[in-house]
Amino acid sequence: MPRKPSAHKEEKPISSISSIRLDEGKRIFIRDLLNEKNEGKQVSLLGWVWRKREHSNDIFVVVRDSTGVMQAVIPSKLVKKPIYIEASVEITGVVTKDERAPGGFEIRASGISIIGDSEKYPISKDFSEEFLLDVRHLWNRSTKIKNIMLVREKVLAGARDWFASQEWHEVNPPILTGSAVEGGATLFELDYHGKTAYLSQSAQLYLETLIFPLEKVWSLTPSFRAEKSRTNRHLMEFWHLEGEVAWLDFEGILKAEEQLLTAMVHRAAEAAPKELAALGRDPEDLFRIKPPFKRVHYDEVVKIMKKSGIEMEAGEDLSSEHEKQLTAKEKAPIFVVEYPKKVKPFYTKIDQNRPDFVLSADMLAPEGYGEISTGGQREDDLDAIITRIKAEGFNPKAYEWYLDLRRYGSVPHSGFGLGIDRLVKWITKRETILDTLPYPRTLSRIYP
Ligand code: NSS
Repeated sequence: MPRKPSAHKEEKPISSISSIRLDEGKRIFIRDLLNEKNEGKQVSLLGWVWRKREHSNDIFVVVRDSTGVMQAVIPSKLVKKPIYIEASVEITGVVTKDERAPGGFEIRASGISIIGDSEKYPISKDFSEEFLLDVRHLWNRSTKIKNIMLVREKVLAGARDWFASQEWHEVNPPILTGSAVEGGATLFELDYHGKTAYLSQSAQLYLETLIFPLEKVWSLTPSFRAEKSRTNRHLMEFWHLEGEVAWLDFEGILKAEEQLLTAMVHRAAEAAPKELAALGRDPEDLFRIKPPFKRVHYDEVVKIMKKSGIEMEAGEDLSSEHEKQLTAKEKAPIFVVEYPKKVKPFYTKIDQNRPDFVLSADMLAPEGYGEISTGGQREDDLDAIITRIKAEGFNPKAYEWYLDLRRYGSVPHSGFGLGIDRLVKWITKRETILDTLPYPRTLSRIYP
């Protein structure tokens, strides 16, 4: 009996999804095709249709993948059905040098198969900001948001490496909590099997507990704030990079913060220079940032505002307008050091020389961007902290576990919290914080 030819010997048509061998590690990316090395090579490229136009007998399709965009020229006669924007495709053809093509190379295609067809793509040239938020799940494919996500990734990689180089330990504190850190007004409350719980506003209190076993700890977590107003720098859910260190004083934590921040922005400049430039940020601006950062005392801020004719009472907190005024002409972050006790939370340490002030500092981003982090020395005295918990209207009972840290081997310690979204807003020169993460949560928006 004649044997049937075995299935694996058959040439599979490229038009079926099953023909794409994703497991072979042979995937070709656009980034690697835009150079002389591959000129003349026959390739098969996977991606999405980014732009399309027809010209005499050819169709020009610009394809995008996660690494870039590349043009393919396909004879119209090979195209059997309409090609829509954002359809996923496999294009086969020869890599050819052509100065007219974006990136200087194109694929002279001998075939295109549509892997996942697309309906008429809802995002065209004219769109409102609100509409783009409605279709954020699609808008995240845009070059702009993609570039911001890549910069953000590099910034975080820079932080991770810096912490490792300084032997800080990464830990995972809880998000569901039973007590407030940053005041009651912005708590998201939820029912926890009949008890009241909250979404974490900050990991700080838990990080403070972990300095006892590990001394230098950090975490990256979402933090939640039920902010009641709509601004261009507040989110309901933001990403919080926080650290806490035993045996470290106020000056020590400021030094750590400026080194960490420098490492983060330098990493972005090294690893994502093209993305930064496309967003309007010269990577050199970031390379120029180096410690030590300028320090301005709160008293000085009050004087500066008086001189500039901007209203500010001694003792009040800085508004975004004050921060803008302070940083508009700066090229690197600055610290505002020491704040009046009453504008900072119960955990901040009182300055022994000026008991109305606390050892707390905000880092303000330059160019008018304003506050990106808060840090300082923590109150390590049991009685002092109980008095201040009560003064903020909280019940010390809810903080028994936290107070234990001052009962069993309390040590001088310091820490900080840095808002990643705000940092990214500054370095990518965004007007609004909503651009800095894929699904911004705002006062009115939980969809998509
Ligand atoms: O409220 S903070 O000023 N400080 C804390 O939460 C401390 N417990 C942190 C610590 O020392 N471990 O928030 C810290 C930073 C602040 O400077 C902003 O950059 C950011 O967190 N932050 C926000 N970003 C975006 N949206 C909102 N709503 C927001 N709130 C704070």
